[in-house]
Amino acid sequence: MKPQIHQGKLDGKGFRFAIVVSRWNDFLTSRLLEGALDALERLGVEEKDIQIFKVPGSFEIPLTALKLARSRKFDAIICLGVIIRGETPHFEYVAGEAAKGIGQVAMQTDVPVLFGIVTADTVQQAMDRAGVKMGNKGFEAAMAAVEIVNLYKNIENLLKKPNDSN
Ligand code: DLZ
Repeated sequence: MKPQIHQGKLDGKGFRFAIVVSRWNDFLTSRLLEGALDALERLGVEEKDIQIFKVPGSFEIPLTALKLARSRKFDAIICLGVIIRGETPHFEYVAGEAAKGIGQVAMQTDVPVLFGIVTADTVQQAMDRAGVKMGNKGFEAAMAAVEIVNLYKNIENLLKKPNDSN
């Protein structure tokens, strides 16, 4: 028998999303936010099912995401920020804490938390990843959010079904 492949549909209808977006480097994070909203809209997510939370910087993203995840009001949380090495004396610290924290929130709460944070060496690189040349990390994170909530729904349904091989 062929192995069954499971993957999430790109259909966001009926799911609820929180977006946590950092104001630091706002000229770029606003582009990430636009990208994320564009993706959610295209994938059928209704405006009433999207809540946006603005935080001062990427360092504040994980705790905000944790509070939102614990509320159980969202199917996924999309985190957006821009950290630029050349402009940030504490680059490793801010980027490391944001990445580690976001991962921990997902593992602790069982709510998918998407990493839409651009970490770049220069402003130019960051611009490229925020919609200018190499895609938009906000758009990608939102697409991944819709895919993963669908996959987890499939997994839940699969685990509920009696095992038909017995
Ligand atoms: C302080 C700081 C610096 C220097 N650089 C960035 C950055 O490039 N990207 C970002 O999202 N946030 C930065 N921050 C702000 C911190 O994330 C945080 O908001 C402050 O240290 C207050 O806790």
